[in-house]
Amino acid sequence: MANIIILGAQWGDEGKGKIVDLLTERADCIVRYQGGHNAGHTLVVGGEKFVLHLIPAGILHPGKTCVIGNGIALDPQALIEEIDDLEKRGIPVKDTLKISDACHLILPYHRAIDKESEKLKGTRRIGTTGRGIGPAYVDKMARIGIRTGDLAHPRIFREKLSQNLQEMNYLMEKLFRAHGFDLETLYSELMTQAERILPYVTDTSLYLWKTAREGKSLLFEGAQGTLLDVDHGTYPYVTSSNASAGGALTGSGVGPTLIDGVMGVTKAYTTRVGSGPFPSEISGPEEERIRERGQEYGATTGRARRCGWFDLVAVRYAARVNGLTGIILTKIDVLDHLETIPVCTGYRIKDRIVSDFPHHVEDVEAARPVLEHLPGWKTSTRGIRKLSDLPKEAQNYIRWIGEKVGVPVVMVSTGSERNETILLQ
Ligand code: 2SA
Ligand code: MG
Repeated sequence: MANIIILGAQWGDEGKGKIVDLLTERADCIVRYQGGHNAGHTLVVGGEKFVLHLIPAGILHPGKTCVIGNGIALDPQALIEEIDDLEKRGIPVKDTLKISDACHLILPYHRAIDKESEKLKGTRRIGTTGRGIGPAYVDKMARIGIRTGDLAHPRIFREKLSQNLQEMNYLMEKLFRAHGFDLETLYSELMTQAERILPYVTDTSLYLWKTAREGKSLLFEGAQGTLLDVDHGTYPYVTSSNASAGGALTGSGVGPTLIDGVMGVTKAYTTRVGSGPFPSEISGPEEERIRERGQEYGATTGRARRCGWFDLVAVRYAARVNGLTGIILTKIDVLDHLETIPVCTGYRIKDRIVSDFPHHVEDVEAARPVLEHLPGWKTSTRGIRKLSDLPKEAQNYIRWIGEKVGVPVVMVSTGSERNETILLQ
């Protein structure tokens, strides 16, 4: 297989975990490149459920390498827990995982600042996962971040930590009126964690380059989704990393000429968790029905996800900013009960109708959906594996999405198991 990026074409939770797990069979190395343990990638294999937060969804396949690229914000404690949990369940991690020496660490003060600053924002809060993601990336950009590679140099590590704590504790105590952190306690805790993590740490950009030169294929696993991208999403209601295709390059140290395709995963409807505009959001009891049918609850925080109809404006935008070469459509079976299926084909903003996704959040907030209704199929599509076995209305729905987005639908998922999938190409 070629080198492919798999990413979210909506607001996250499109089902990337299942797709990456499935496509891992055809790849040699699976790479996470942005975000951190805010992500929740759910996989069901042989009836057993796995929720991964930091480790690539390829980990369940023996003989593949999994890489945590430099673009990841890494919480050492969360990583250790995830490794222990997988190994307890018989999944070996030791010889499979590689972690970049340039990942920025999420430290306890980042988590505290994330939570405290959300409280201060009041009604303008972002609805973060509280995992310290934003503050860790702030430090990266402010050039005071501490990286995985620093763990190997205790003296330098301690100096950096000590310097940062002066600032962070000032913030905690003076602005948030909360407790600061003790240098000695934190330092010794992190040095203990370092012993567990350092064996995995290496120059992963170099490793990926060598791997690609050997003719092996790379699969890049995005987290969150395009509309949560810090540059191209509904800013400021976004995460603090580049969830769109560019992030795969900067977050792994691989050049653009190595990439052969970009697949956008999208649900047959839309969900969003956290605050921020959501033009095709459903109001009324149908939202709850979709949530229950799709089990739309945060895989990290357990929060109920907001549900809406398929949003053509948003997915067409994702096709543009990511240069999508294929669409993977998931959870089509969740719509099995509907007589007709509303889809959002445009936004009404004041007296205009727009079909290009607006870049200003105020315009997205003001947008009212223009809905069209496509015929439903009112029969179960769960687990169907052949396009021709789908009711013709479902086939039409898939074709309609491909045509309107202008990108071919290459795969359709009809359930959470690996084999509940239709390949179209
Ligand atoms: P953060 O914590 O700083 O990244 O939050 C900023 C926004 O990004 C959203 N975000 C997510 N949206 C969907 N899924 C995510 N992962 C978990 C899941 C979420 C969960 O798979 O269900 O369990 O709640 C994820 N991670 C971050 C977040 O909601 C904010 O809107
Ligand atoms: Mg998720």
